[in-house]
Amino acid sequence: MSPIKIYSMALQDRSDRVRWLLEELQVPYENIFLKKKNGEMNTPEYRKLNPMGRVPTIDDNGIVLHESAAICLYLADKYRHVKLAPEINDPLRAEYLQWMVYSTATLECVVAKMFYLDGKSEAEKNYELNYIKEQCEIMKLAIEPVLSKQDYFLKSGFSAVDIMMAAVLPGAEEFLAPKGSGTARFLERMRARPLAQKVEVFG
Ligand SMILES: N[C@@H](CCC(=O)N[C@@H](CS)C(=O)NCC(=O)O)C(=O)O
Repeated sequence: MSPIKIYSMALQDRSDRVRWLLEELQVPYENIFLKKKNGEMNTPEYRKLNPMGRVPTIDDNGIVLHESAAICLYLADKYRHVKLAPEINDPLRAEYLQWMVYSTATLECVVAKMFYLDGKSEAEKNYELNYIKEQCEIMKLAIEPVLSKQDYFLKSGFSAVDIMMAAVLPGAEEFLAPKGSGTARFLERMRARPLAQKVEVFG
């Protein structure tokens, strides 16, 4: 068996969460960095692995997968002895799946807009920022009650969901994690994790 290959552009793209999870699972992996400007995400070989030419993609000895949340779900289940995912018959499994999907389908959809403000007119920027702030206020209604009463998204403790959420939340931290909030304390806790630091998830 060869180490899992992770295709990405850099340490700090959406491959960050995959690398962090693999470290927490103590599973060996190999980084393959693609240079977009050299067309390396557009080669026929890479398009066979990811038809959209995006990252991250993993190749686990022939099991090829894209979508960072799906990759993390797959890995946490595959290495379930490490207990970063509730078992299928655990009642917490439902909440776990909810937050895993939420992290990209709901949270990241809004947070990612923060990265596309440059180059917009002031009026467009204000419009976008108002939308982002409004959506963050709504998302806080789901996130903050959980993180103000417990240290992790699941009451059982640290799991793959915390990795997904912690990799996304900082993109709109000013709106989602005000000083003194449970979400701010959660991010502090995640930033202190040695393996997150090792793979530079937080820069
Ligand atoms: N929902 C996907 C998003 C994948 C995605 O858009 N990745 C970005 C990098 S973080 C990408 O490949 N961008 C290159 C491009 O759009 O050309 C995931 O979570 O994996």
